[in-house]
Amino acid sequence: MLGSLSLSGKRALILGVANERSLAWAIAKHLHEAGAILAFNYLGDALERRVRPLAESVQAEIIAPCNVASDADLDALFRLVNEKWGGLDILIHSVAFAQKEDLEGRFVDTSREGFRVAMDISAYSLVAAAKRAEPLMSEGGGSMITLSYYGSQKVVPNYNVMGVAKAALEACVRYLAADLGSKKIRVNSISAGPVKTLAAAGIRDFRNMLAAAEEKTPLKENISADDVGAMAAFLCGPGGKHITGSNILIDSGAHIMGG
Ligand code: IMJ
Repeated sequence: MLGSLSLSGKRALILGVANERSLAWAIAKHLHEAGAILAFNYLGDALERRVRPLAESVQAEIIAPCNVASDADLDALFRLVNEKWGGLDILIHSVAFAQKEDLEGRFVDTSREGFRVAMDISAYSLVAAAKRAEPLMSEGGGSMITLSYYGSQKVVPNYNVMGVAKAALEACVRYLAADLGSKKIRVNSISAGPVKTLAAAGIRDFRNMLAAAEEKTPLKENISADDVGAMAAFLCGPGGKHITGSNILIDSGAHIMGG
């Protein structure tokens, strides 16, 4: 299936690989298989030890530290990409964070700082990355993809401030798509059903939640990280040419079901 999709020579910067289960990693593998050349960021020494071997296994040309909450870090990363490649074709943004205490209990108890952190890292960081990617995509256009979740649209227990941040992220996608469209830069989000990644680790009863989710979907199966990778590669290829500002649901149809 991937055989027919070529992203040969396309330069892709992938933000947000944490380990081999990351959705960003599944996307990286699909882009690599389609012929793209890759760059990765990592956050801190602990994650560098995870990310570096993965990145090297797909012959990554850039592996660099970057905390997306830092303008200076983002400036340095995009400067490095520009020095090495002289441009960029694909930006993958697969980054989210909320304080642990804001992912339990009642949303109404969210602190000002907890709200700020979730919004900054999970939504604004896309804007900050897009601003820096835009000039590197000036020649042939480009494709920017971020990851969302259904908790942006409907109340999901404990998702709380992350749901609000993902709603903001999806709105950012629309405004960015409008701004960057004239440069043939497309901006989309993929709203993935639940997958057991590091971002889902520590969620109480996630296993039971996955089982219940599977039952609820029309297709009677949960999605895999690979499904997200395949869609991301599609969006970056010819099939995505006129898709921008969209939120593409990969959820086995879960979103159409009532209670
Ligand atoms: C996260 C929290 C509550 C319910 C959840 C999730 N469900 C799913 C997730 C049902 C699927 C995972 N998800 C879609 C996320 O976006 C997770 C983001 C996240 C996770 C953590 C865990 C550790 C931490 N901060 C986090 N910030 C964001 O300290």
